[in-house]
Amino acid sequence: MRLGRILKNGRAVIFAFDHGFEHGPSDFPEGRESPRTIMELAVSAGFDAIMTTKGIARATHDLWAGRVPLILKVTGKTSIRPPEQQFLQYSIGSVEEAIAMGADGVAATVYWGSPQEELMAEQFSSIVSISDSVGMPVMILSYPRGPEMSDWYNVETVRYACRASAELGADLIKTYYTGSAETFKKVVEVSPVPVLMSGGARAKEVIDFLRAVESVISAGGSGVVVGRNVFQSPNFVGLARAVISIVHKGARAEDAMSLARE
Ligand code: FBP
Repeated sequence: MRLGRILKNGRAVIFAFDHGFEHGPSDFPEGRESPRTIMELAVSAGFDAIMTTKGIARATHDLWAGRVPLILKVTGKTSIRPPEQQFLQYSIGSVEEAIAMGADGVAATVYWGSPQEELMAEQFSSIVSISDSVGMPVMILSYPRGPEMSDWYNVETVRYACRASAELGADLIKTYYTGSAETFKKVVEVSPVPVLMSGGARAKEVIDFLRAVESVISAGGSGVVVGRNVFQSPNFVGLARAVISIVHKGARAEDAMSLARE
């Protein structure tokens, strides 16, 4: 039931909104510092779900509850930790809290290839065990990342990370775009569960981001989890709707551009 509220015909466009914790408030443009401002825009844009932290979910519940499914992010790290501790996500919430909030999913990150990989994989595995026992879908932020890993976006590494994520029991996988439909198809084909593209830093040109979304869909990907590309755009709602039209209506990037102009 919960997964069915997130996915529409097997696809989803999910709003990622945990950046105040992961990156700090400097990610948010002037005028959008308040979580309520961004949450209002996200709800009106028509996302299939919103992934955020418990404090933000609580402070904005009157805006999203009953309108957009919540995916509670239960692991995190700040960017102000020492460099050697940037490759570990720790617990910042629980499946029990997700249930109490009426969430339709939980999300947690694993940095595959990190020196602390085993801590995150064990943490993820126990999140899956608890979630399975209560019917809570689990989305993994499946990110190859480590101090000695030269290319986080390498197709072989990303597909390994996604396969490992599926083996641990993830219901949805959010991972890096590998640069082309051809390479992303290789990622999708090793996963028995839906694979969604992680948005990443704001693209220089909006059309480049929309083309990436189109190629993810043409590769068999199941959608996008996007934060910065949308909330840093002057045309927040238009860009979100452009992405939704590509993912759910099969629009071409060039056609969707008419909605997203800044
Ligand atoms: P974006 O679309 O902004 O990239 O959001 C996706 C996300 O995974 C967020 O959930 C998270 O806060 C952030 O990216 C992590 O960013 P980084 O790659 O800098 O760790």
